[in-house]
Amino acid sequence: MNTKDLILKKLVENKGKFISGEFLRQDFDISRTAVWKHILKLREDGYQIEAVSNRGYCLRDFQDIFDRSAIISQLNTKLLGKNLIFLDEVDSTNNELKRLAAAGASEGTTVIAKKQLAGRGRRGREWFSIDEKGIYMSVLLKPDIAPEEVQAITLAASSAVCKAIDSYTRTKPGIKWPNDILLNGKKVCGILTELSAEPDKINSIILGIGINVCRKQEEFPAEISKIATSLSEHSDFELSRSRIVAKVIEEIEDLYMDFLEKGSTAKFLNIWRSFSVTLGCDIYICQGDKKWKGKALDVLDNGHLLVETADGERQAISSGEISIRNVCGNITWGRYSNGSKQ
Ligand code: BT5
Repeated sequence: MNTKDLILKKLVENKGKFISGEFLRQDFDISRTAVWKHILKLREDGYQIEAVSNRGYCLRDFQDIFDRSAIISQLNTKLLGKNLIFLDEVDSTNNELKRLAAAGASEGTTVIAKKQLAGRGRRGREWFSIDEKGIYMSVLLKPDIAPEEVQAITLAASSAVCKAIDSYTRTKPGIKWPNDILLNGKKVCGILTELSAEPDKINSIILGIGINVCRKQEEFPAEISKIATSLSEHSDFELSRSRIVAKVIEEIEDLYMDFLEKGSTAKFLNIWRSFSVTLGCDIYICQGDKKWKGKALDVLDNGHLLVETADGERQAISSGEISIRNVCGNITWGRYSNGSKQ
C-alpha cells in the first residue's frame, strides 16, 4: 500500500470522525504539506474529505467509489487480494488472471474489473457484464488438493458470497447447487471455477465471481431479464461495490484458511447448506441423453450432490445438467459441470 492508500485506510477506519493532520504526519513520517497533497489527490479521486483547521480531516457520507484504493483501504486479509489488480475494463477477469497465473502470479492474486467485454459463464455461455453495475472479480488459489476435491472449494465461494451479501438484502440469498446465488428465485451471482491440473494434483484454481449490484431490472438484456436480478432490487441500503468486494474477499479467505488449516470442508459446507434452496427439492438430472428424477438429499464433503433416485437408491452427482423444482414451485433449470481444465 502506498501512503495515499494508507491515509485513506485511516480515514475509512475513522469515518465520520476528524483525524488531525499532525497525527497523520507522525504516523506516516511525512510532512504536513505531503499529507495535504495526498488529501487533495484523494479528493480528485472523488472522496469527500472535509478539512477543518485545528480539527483535521474527516471522511463523510456514503461514497461508492470503486477503485483499487477504495478496496484495499477496506480489506483486512492476510493472503487474498494482497496482490490486487484493478482494471477499468478487460475481456474477462478469469482470462486476465489465467494470463497472470501463467506468468507466475502468486496465490491470492485477485483481478477486479469495472466491466468485462467478454464475460463468460460455464460451458461457453455469456455473462452479461458490459456495464459498470456489477462486480466482476477472479481470485487465484493454489491448494494442495486432488482435482476431484475442487468442487468443494467452489462451494466455499458461493457460501462466502452469501455471507457477504446477506446483511445487505431484505430476503435471504439462496444457493442453487452448485453455485448460482438467487434472490427471490432470480440469479444475482454466478461463479465460474476453472482449474489447471495434472492427473493427481491441482496447479491452480481460478474462482470467477460475477455479482449484479445496481442494475435496474429493465437494464438487463431481454433474454435474461426474467431470470436475473440485482442486489439493489432487494436492498434498503446504499450499496458500495468496493465494500462488498472487500467483504467477499474476506469471507472467502476465512473459509479457505479454515479449510487449509483443518483439512475439513465442514465449516463452509454447513454455511452452504444453510443457504441452499436445493436440498430437500425434487430435481431432474440430465446426463448426456439420460434424464432422470431424484430428490436432493445433501451435499457431500467433496461438494458432490447426494441424490435419492425414484427407486430409493442413493447416488452422488458430480456433473451434468440439473433442473430443480424450487421453493416457489417453479421449475428452474440449473447447470453443473466439474469445472474446465485450462
Ligand atoms: C455462471 O455461468 O453463472 C458463471 C458466471 C461467472 C461470471 C464471472 S464475472 C467474473 C469472472 N470473469 C468471467 O468471465 N466470468 C466470471 P452459468 O451457470 O453458465 O450461467 C450463465 C447463464 O446465466 C447465461 O446463459 C444466462 O442465462 C445467465 N446470465 C448471464 N448474465 C447474467 C447476469 N449478469 N446475471 C444473471 N444471469 C446472467
